[in-house]
Amino acid sequence: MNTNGNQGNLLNIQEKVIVVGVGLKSESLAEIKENLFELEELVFSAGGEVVGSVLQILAQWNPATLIGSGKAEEIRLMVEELKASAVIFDHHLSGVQGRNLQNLFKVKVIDRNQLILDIFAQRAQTFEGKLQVELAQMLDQMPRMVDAWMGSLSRLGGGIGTRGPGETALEIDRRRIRERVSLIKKKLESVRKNRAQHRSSRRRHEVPSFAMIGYTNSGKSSLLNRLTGSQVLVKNQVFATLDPTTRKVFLPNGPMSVVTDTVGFIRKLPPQLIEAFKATLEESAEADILLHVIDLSSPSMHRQVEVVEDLIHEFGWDKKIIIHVFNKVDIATVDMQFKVNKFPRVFVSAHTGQGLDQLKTLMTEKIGELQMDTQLFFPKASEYKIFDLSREALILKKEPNSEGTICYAQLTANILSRWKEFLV
Ligand SMILES: Nc1nc2c(ncn2[C@@H]2O[C@H](COP(=O)(O)OP(=O)(O)OP(=O)(O)O)[C@@H](O)[C@H]2O)c(=O)[nH]1
Ligand SMILES: [Mg+2]
Repeated sequence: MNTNGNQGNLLNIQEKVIVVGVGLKSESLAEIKENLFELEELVFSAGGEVVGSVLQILAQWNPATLIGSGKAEEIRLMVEELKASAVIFDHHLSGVQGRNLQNLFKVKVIDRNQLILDIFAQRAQTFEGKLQVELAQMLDQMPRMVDAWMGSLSRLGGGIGTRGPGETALEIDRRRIRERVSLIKKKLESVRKNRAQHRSSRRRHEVPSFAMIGYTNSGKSSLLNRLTGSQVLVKNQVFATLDPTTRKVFLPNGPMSVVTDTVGFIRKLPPQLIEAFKATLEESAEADILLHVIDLSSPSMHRQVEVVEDLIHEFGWDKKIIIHVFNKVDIATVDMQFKVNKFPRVFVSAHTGQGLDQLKTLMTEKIGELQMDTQLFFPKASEYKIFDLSREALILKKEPNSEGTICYAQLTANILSRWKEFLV
């Protein structure tokens, strides 16, 4: 079995999957349906084929099987009839629920988290990406291992959801897994330090940085390619990008800047993934300006924006400058443009190049609003000007010496241009 799920994995065989959407009566039905539809896309992206789709709305969860016993029996018959090889739930399954359902259906039973982790396992290319996915899978598996249900899963053979360390996880004892987890964390920590150094050298040279964030498949990589003339992988599938890429961008009338493309977001992003992808996400966290790329042509646009905004909030990025980039105008209906009220914003098409000039202008404009930490030196004869500076910018610290005064201040690019002569 292929541990990292790269080429040659079992998904070359089109695995037949039944997807199950579940929700409580108190939840929005439209949202449960949308989530189920997205789960189908995820299955497709993982290389599977959806042969059946089931929806159940419950008054309360069943601790033994999540869904009701009647529904479970209905699915069992479907599995037989459609010769399905896996059942995937759009909801977290406890170890016990997973095992019970699997004993009933006699095929693999996977939940949304495991499926997403599986897609990541397939896509991970770099050393870092692979480590991150392995860590996420281990963190996801540890609580399930307590129920020891992964053992029966591994006997059912490979395919979606079974790649990665799962097969051998049970044979290895839990102590060894914990050791592995801490080893991976250590390795990732050093990757992180490395990145931080790169970033701080950029900071020293005052290169403004942008990070593309947004829902998966919104066109972040396509836009990066357009903006920077790169050839980053673009694919019509969720989670095409895993590893961050940083490229230079030349803005008309603006300073040389960098743009980072990174992993996309999705509803119910597994928390273990957020934990594992910290290093990648830090790249966005450190960016001066975020480009929130939104698929204007998607019928679920509003929900997708909401999901990304919730994550922005969760990561504490609310204070950052955010440019809303509505992409795919070339295939969106015109009325969609009137349905958005996010600012600052720009409508673009990474395919046709439409709106790219406006985007670049907006990027330059926003660089002008950035606060930069700067050091200025005022010789004795000019020290009286410090008072003027204090009216324009925040002075963090003043260090007088025999020849004059060093001021540590936060300046925007515009203000900085007026005080250039004192810049250290
Ligand atoms: N029509 C149209 N399609 C676009 C546009 N931009 C991107 N696409 C398509 O949308 C799909 C996703 O594009 P990507 O650039 O891979 O999207 P992404 O946001 O990087 O996706 P992930 O890396 O999976 O999160 C591809 O099929 C692109 O060809 C656009 O402006 N117009
Ligand atoms: Mg991408």
